[in-house]
Amino acid sequence: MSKEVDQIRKIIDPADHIVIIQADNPDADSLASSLALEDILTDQGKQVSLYCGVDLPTYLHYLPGWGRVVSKLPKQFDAGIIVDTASQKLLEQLDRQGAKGWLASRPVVVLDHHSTEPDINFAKIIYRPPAVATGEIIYELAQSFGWQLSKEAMDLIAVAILSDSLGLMSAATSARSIQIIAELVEQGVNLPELESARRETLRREAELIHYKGELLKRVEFHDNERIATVTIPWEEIEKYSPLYNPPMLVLDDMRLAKNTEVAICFKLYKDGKVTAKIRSNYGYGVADKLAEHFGGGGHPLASGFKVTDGRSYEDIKKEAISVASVLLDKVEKEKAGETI
Ligand SMILES: [Mn+2]
Repeated sequence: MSKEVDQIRKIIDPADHIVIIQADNPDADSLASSLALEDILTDQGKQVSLYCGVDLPTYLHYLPGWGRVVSKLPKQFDAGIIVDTASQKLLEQLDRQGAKGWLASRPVVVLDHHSTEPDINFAKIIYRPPAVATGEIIYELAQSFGWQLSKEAMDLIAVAILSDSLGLMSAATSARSIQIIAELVEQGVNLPELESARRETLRREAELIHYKGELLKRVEFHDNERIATVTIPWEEIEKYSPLYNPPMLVLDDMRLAKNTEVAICFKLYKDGKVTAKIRSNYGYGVADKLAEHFGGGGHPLASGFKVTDGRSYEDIKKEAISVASVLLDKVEKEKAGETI
């Protein structure tokens, strides 16, 4: 057992009440990982609270137990586990509620698999082994600790891995990720059943089908179509976000254009905040670097950033396009070099 894993055990074992914390951008991996940990730790007789500073998006409501996630940190607990992020920027809600200091006064473990440099300095342990999903880390920890996994926990871990690995097809998917899924199937996880539950969530309200068409019409192409952008104004965020996160309706389609390698979707908030979701194609993994330029982060193929310093959207967009161009040039130069 590595030293870090041993330290994690030393924090979890004596704690009677553990809070599991998701970032302000919850997804299927962070929620399924939280629920799996909850299942495992309650089986050991511990009390477990689930926290996320923002409401869980409705597309995650197919995961049983999502309703137990609360947006206020409990007053009493012995230890915290932050899942799926190692970045303070994604824990802003905690700060806003004045609860960060409270959390920091307890032993905190971070379990994350993102490449962005961690900066949660109050955590006792930041554990970031190579993994395609936080669910994969939890599975490996369960193996090291000899934790029993119930059918529910195994289902949740499979959901976490399959979601973040895009069905075991993403660049970060390792042989081990695939092996873990095989082990889970061996122990009774039914993939077609999980997939049909997930696909149910792909069905949308009829008005979203029209809205998707509108968004696709508004996509702009830049720099010889290498970069595609679309912008969602506040009125549309307000109207459609309760139904679905608008960028997710079109980001994948945007980078299907023949020459497009990077898709950026900007959202403009009422208070002047601008956020961007970025996706790049395989072989052009510049999304993390582009986001980091603006203080954000993520993976080479999927990332995001947020600007709140009052800069105008037009300036941010121009800068994002030019930074993306430079990054793509670099990739293309490297590719050209490879063939010589
Ligand atoms: Mn994840």
